[in-house]
Amino acid sequence: MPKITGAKVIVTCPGRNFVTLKIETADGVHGIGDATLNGRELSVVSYLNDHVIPCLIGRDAHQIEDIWQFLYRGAYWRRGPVTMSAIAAVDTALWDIKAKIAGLPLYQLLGGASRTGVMVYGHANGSTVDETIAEALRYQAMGYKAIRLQSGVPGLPSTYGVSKDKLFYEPADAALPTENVWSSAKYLPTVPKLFEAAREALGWDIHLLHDAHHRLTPIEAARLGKDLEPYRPFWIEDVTPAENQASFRLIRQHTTTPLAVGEVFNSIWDAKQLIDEQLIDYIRTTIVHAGGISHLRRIAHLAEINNVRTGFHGATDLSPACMGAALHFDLWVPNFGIQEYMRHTPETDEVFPHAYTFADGYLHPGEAPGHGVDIDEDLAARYPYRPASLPVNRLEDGSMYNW
Ligand code: CS2
Ligand code: MG
Repeated sequence: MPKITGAKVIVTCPGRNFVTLKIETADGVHGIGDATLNGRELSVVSYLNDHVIPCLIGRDAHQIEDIWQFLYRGAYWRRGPVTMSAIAAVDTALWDIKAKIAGLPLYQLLGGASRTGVMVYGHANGSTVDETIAEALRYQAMGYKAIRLQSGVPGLPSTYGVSKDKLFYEPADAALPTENVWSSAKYLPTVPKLFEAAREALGWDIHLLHDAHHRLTPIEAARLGKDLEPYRPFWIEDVTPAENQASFRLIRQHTTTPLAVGEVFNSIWDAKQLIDEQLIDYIRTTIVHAGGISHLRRIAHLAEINNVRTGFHGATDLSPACMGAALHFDLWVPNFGIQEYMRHTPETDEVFPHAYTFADGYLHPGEAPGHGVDIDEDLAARYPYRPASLPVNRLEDGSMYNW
């Protein structure tokens, strides 16, 4: 049996911080898992080093489910982003090992390919509608079938999703949280104008998406959904904070615009009512933050019987190790919807050599055994950790708000 002989946490910062767990076995086979939690990286590093790795040594790496149950039930203080990211990293590394020993790409162990490729969406953003449309045309020319549109809001100095450099959007922009200003009243009239211009410029044979990033009340979200119906968005995302899952009933009553939520969820319990009651159309939970492949399969199966499709988060702050594993999952999962694909920097891609490839709006995980992503430890060591926090938001009157 592939006994776990060692495990280490590798922290590297090739443009942004990434945390990677590497598990080694007596067979000489290793596996890696992403453990990156943007702005809270060192909490997961400590959780893995202090509370997880000592329990792994000597165990059978093939016993993925038993190790998952041990780490979940054994935590006592169940769930939460730090715990579930640590469990996710172990789970992903063990699936990587199992597939490598089997000599198969991971998707084969999950059930084989259900499609020829994984449709992805890119991020077009700009400080004005015109700038955003110009970016979107660039993505359309690159072959994307789906594009997320985020533009600046007149009267606000900055807003979510509008990056300084186009391809690489990194919100964790300072050691301590920078303070942004928000106004839903200023924001709400701008999105319909953005989508009207986008349909005018890009036509109808392309999926258009938008992320409201937790900033609306349910009735404001209903307003946005109704206003966008003429432009047929693929989805609007995180329209309101989802702690109160029942609040999505109110949104559902008013609009047919598809809803996506879940990138901040870390377990099935965060989404169970939303999925059971079909209050959403896409679930965005990720392998790195929702307990790994083993738990995400449970979420995907619950979603499948409730007409909810997957639409995994895939921002720059999820490492290539998460992207690689996600693509194997996406290739297999029957109720696949779409995969977010925010490109990584060339330095990041060098630190994480990977088998996945992009062509004509689709990603494919490749046929390498395992999830097809590794880490170059020597290169990783050249990029030391750099403290970085996500911003916070205040309303114009100074009230703390959602970022
Ligand atoms: C965003 C992310 O990609 C998305 O949909 O919500 O950019 C998110 O802001 C970051 O992942 C936070 O670290
Ligand atoms: Mg989002």
